[in-house]
Amino acid sequence: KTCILVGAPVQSGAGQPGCVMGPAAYRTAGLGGALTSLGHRVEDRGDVAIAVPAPMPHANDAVENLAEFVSWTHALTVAAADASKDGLPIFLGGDHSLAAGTVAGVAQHAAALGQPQFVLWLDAHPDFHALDSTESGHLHGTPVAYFTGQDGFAPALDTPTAPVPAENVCMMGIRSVDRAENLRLAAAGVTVHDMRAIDEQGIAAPLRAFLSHVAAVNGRLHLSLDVDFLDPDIAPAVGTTVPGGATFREAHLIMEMLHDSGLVTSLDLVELNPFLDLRGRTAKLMVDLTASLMGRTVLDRKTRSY
Ligand code: DIR
Ligand code: MN
Ligand code: MN
Ligand code: MN
Repeated sequence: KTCILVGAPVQSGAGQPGCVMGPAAYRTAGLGGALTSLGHRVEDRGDVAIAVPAPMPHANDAVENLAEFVSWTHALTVAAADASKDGLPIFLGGDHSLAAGTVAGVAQHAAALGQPQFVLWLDAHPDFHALDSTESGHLHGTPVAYFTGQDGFAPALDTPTAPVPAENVCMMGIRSVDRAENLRLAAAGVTVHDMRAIDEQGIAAPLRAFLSHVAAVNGRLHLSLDVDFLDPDIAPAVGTTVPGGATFREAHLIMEMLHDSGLVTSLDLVELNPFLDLRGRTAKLMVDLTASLMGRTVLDRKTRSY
């Protein structure tokens, strides 16, 4: 495969600074080399940038950095649609607000190909707020609502040209949901496997069911991996840790099954805050998970102590 690395140093959507350092941390932790050693071509397009925009007020006073969110969404939609034409884009975040643009962009490409777009959302949070429902005002809590075309973003942002149907979104690892999100998720018809469900069924059965559906309709699959999907014991470098996350092996198993499926066409690595990390361990774990996604198996894994 040709992997297109696209840095997205977005931190305007998070509650504390640090995600701006994410793209550099992934490069430092050896993402490019891990992919080439698996036989992939790697093209690093550097980091996307935005001009500092004029502030944009909102009726919901809590909303922070709306103008930045709008600029990043526009810039990343274009970058993602573009990179999708040339290979498998890997977006190096950056906080999760970047997925408003990356998913909107890859979905444009899927629409041009006449294929349905699916999203696997691995996160402690469903990120399903609209601008009027967010209480924290941190817009990393909104991207899924945006790219599925929910109301509540106008006039700041138009509905994406190729919204992903809410039924095409599968969430796993969820364990922190605001009340407004809960109601909105049920109304929209998003599939949510919360940690309770994973405790009971494991990760493999629900993932297998989702992947066989994506394959049956010749879909394209975007994977959005939030660091806080993982348990904070193994992945502490994120501003919004929630106890009770996925284990090391659950996370690798997902990546290995995704690799075997051959379905993944784009990837977000988001919410890494290297400023909170211990000797880069979270960045390295995210690189190792990406390597599993791209074909590394247990047999060619060298021991790495975190
Ligand atoms: C919370 C936490 N639902 C919020 N969100 C996220 O701020 O809206 N944390 N995405 O990572
Ligand atoms: Mn998230
Ligand atoms: Mn999260
Ligand atoms: Mn937040």
